[in-house]
Amino acid sequence: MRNADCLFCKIVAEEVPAEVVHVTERTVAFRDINPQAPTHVLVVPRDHYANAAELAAGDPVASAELVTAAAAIATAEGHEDYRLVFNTGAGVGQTVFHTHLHVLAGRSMTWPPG
Ligand code: D5M
Repeated sequence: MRNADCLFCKIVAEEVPAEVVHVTERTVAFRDINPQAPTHVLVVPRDHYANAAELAAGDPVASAELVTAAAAIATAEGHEDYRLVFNTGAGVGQTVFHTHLHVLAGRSMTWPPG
């Protein structure tokens, strides 16, 4: 399932370049173009779902694979501690409407987020 206008569908299809760091059967992970931490990777499902809840309802296996991929990436980059974020909706900062799990690590972080 692909959306013709979706940037992350184009990255998955290798039509738009990205620094891919990890791939699984159902996911692709690449470095964020505007990193907010020393490690800032986005893990996306290969299929197009607008947000995390739609992915979980439509493909729970891929949904779980996002999280296990994120953990593998953090470990591979030497981080025991890391933050995972799904922005859902423009009001909280979602700008790309293809589910993506932010993996952030490598610096101290505050809570609550801004
Ligand atoms: O996160 C969307 C994220 O996507 C944001 O952190 C920038 C990143 N981004 C945008 N375009 C690209 C490309 N071409 N490569 C890599 N990363 C990209 P959101 O949660 O929707 O605000």
